[in-house]
Amino acid sequence: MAIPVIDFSKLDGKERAETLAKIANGCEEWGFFQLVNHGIPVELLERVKKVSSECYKLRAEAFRKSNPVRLLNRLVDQEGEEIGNVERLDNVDWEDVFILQDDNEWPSTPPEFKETMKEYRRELRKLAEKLMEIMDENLGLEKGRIKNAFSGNGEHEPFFGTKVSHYPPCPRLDLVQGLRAHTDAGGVILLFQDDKVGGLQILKDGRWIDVQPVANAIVINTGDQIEVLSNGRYKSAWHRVLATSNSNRRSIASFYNPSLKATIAPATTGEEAQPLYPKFVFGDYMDVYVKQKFQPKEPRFEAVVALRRQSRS
Ligand SMILES: O=C(O)CCC(=O)C(=O)O
Ligand SMILES: [Fe+2]
Repeated sequence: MAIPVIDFSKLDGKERAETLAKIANGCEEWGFFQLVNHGIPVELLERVKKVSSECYKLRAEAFRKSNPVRLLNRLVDQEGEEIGNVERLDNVDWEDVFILQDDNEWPSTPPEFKETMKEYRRELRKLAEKLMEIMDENLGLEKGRIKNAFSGNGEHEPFFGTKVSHYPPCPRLDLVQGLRAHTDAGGVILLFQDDKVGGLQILKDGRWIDVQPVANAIVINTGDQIEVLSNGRYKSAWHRVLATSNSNRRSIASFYNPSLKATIAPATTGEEAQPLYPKFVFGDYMDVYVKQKFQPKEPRFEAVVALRRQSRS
């Protein structure tokens, strides 16, 4: 079993209906799919790979002094001193990460990093918006419905962030994972993962399945807010990353999320459709999510409603 790989260029030709159906199936059955021929120039992707690898080489020294490494070293020392097994490191992820947003500081080395990533983010933002319109169409919603929800009907700017991650080789895979299992909080996530080094897995029907590396593909997944807007038709899927003992894995995940001020609720189409999720402000959801990211999502929906009630009383 493998994640669906969809040729996005077919959307513009006579296979449009079939392609829409494949995307609908990816959203409904998997919560994950991969796009090839997505229109982002391969030449740009090559530059993105190059600048992000260079950037990480410059950060390698700092990673050696980072929290996960210090904690793992401490554990290994304890293991040497004590008789019996030590606990696993269940509260950290074996990754080196930074986030690019429109309004934060970006690495200034290598010199091409900023310009390349700016260009990349521009392309990915367009791709995310195109995908949202496809989801509108597949869900029978009016065009622009999801984007409108994310922007509070144009009053706010949706959030668009890019998480540049690197999973260095891990000496003790028995003691630490890569990235712990979670569902994503936001809307549409577009991931440019390593061509060669795998590690990303999704949970499907109770089994962990590899998201197979496909050169220059963009992996798409839907977050909790798309689950809410679709009233549960598109589920946000659990996923995790397993570190490896001998390879460096690059992954660049871009998140197209609602504005923190946007109100999210099921965009039910018929009057008879029962909303299965509450209505809430996305910023409140994020307050809950930061504390409960690695736990099941259902209690998050309950907690966000309780949070509003509390703040009113
Ligand atoms: O690195 C990856 O492949 C996935 C990252 C991820 O799931 C996340 O940042 O939420
Ligand atoms: Fe994720």
